[in-house]
Amino acid sequence: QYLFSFPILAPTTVDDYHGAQICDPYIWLEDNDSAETMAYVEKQNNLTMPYLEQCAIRAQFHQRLTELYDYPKYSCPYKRGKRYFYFHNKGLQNQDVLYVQDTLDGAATVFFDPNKLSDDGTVALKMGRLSEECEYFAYGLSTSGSDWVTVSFMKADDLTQLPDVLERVKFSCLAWTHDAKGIFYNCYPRQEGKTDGTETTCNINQKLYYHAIGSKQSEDILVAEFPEHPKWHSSVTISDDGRYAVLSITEGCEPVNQLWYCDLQQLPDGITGLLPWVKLVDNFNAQYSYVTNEGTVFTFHSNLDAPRYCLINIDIQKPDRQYWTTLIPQHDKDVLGSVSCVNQHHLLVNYVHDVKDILQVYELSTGRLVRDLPLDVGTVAGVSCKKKHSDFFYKFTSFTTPGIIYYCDLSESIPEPKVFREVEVKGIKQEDYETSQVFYPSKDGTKIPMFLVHAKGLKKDGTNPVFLYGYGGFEASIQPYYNVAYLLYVRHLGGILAVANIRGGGEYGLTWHKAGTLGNKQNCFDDFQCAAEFLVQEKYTTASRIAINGASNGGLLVATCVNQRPDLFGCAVAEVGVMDMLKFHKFTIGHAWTTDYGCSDDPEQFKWLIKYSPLHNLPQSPYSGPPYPAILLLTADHDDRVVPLHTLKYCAALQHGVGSSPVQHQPLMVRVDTRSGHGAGKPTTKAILEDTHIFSFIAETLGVCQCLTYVNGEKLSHQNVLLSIKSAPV
Ligand SMILES: *[C@@H]1O[C@H](CO)[C@@H](O)[C@H](O)[C@H]1NC(C)=O
Ligand SMILES: CC(=O)N[C@H]1CO[C@H](CO)[C@@H](O)[C@@H]1O
Repeated sequence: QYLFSFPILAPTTVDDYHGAQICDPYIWLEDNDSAETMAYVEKQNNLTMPYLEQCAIRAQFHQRLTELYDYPKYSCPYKRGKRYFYFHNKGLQNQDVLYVQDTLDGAATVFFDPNKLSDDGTVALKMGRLSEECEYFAYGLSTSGSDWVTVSFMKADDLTQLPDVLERVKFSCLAWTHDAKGIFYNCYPRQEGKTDGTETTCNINQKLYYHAIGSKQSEDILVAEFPEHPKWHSSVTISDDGRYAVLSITEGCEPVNQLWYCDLQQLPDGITGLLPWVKLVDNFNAQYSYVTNEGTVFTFHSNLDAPRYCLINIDIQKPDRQYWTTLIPQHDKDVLGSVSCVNQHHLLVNYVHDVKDILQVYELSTGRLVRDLPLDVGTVAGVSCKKKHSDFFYKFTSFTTPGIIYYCDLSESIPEPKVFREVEVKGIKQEDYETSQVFYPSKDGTKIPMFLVHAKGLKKDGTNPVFLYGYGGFEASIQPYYNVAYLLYVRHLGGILAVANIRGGGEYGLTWHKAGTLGNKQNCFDDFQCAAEFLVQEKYTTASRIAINGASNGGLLVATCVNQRPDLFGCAVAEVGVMDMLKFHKFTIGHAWTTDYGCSDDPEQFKWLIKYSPLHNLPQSPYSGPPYPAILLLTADHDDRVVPLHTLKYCAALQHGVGSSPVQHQPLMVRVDTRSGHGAGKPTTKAILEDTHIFSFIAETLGVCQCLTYVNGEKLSHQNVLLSIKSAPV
């Protein structure tokens, strides 16, 4: 009833990949503007939206999620000049508001409110930078979730708007010179056709400019370009002392970069053209991220011969590799995460130990440990500090803690972190939940960590519905984070949240990452499938009660696992996924991902990709194999990171192939949102509705609504579950 297939409109396109003939029957869906594509999307939404709206728990889930989401959210304050700035959301505001205050206990006033910029909250503040002494605020806005940004400026004291506007900005740095006369930023050349986030044009030839305040963008000074290397990206950091522009150049998503710098004091006429860059590192062998410098001695966070990262010092007066020294060596187990300089001569150092954060203070001159900062089991979600200030803030979060912000002043004789702000969420009691970490074996025996969150005293009777989440790519670590929708699933639907820290991520550094990329990508899929098998073996659940979820690279993960083991899951929700592994590099910024995936232009790499590409491993019609789990795909019209055509083509092939099976009873659907993108900057209203639809679909298709479930250790009937959503304590 929920399946249908589309006629193939275009004459079937066949591409030759190194002698292999590969059909691309749904290539017509690559054209966003065609009448056929528009009709296809409308028809799919016409099918999906009524289904989602009629799900049994939909109304209650939406209401309860809205209530529970309505708690105040704060970022760490950060100090500029003498004032403190922080983001705050009262609860349900679509976008966070930037506030300013003169003292930490003084009155705060609104500094910048993106909610005023659109009625539906679809204009988001993507980036904001105050100049060093707080003269100006440069802010980049994006519309409808697109990666494109327009940068504007205002004076920070009286909030008057400047006429300066920077356009065609994407994947950009925003770095003020300390004299506040101007700013470095990146933009792309003008391109044919639209640039509103609905186009699929390749993003190449990014350039670095300097914009002098008070001038037109057309007068901006080109300070670096790489015409021989169209895929290079660059990013400037101004050194803490304001003297150097430090340029990092990357060519994809691999954690390696070239490192150039320019001594701004050696420019007698100021910035007037391409800068005389000095190439400190001119290869892509390792990563070097600027931490601070003392005169000519620069400290970098690096993975040079250190897959778990270390700190190195380079004196730019003696740049030869033989003179480089190690400030903090690589740890034997933990990964050296973020590092920032504070109080002139201290470093705030974050280590990741089995996916949980550690925070410590070190001495900059010697690399010696000064002290530990006590931290519960969870994640440092933010640190705010500056070299010239003695005080700093850090924000802690976990699966059950929305956020505790600590304040510490190192100029005090015995500096002790104090709780600066702690948020409580009405109706969610931390003691109702239990978080644990297990280590399960993958196919090749590697131990994979996984977090489990469930109700206290949960019975392992093999019936609990599971929400299994994974990502597995781009060296991103999935550390504990707070999500009200997950807690609702756990508390009111008797669910288990499982977050598997599969390979490809950065949980154990570069080696862990590389074990899940290129020719090793199958390890990610094995790790994720073994997570599900472990949960079944350990009697937490059974295959038909497992919902899997992932977004972007995680959408690829979900779709691939479903193709490889349709019998292992009851439901799969793939958001904004990369589905066409043979063509992803041709659209927008896709070429940057070849460092994780490889590229079908290469005969060897084509062989890796064709083995798992979700679009190319779906069954053909007529299909009579094992039924697929219920599948919900999500994409959005302004997703210019992973363009919607991935999901649209995959959906068409899925419905055509799997949908032809007489025993496929679970729905195979796609939800295409409008005025929405890859995820960043999504307004609260849309985020709540999307989570409602996802969890309603999961509950409906896993049959959670018809079965018994636990609340507070009691078994309740379907009827009571719904009531308990309404009547839970607030
Ligand atoms: C979608 O539904 C609307 C409202 O029922 C209808 O007017 C429209 O024709 C449908 N579109 C397609 C392509 O079926
Ligand atoms: C299906 C889809 O993504 N349609 C988009 C195509 O591009 C226009 C803008 O040119 C959008 O408005 C549509 O939503």
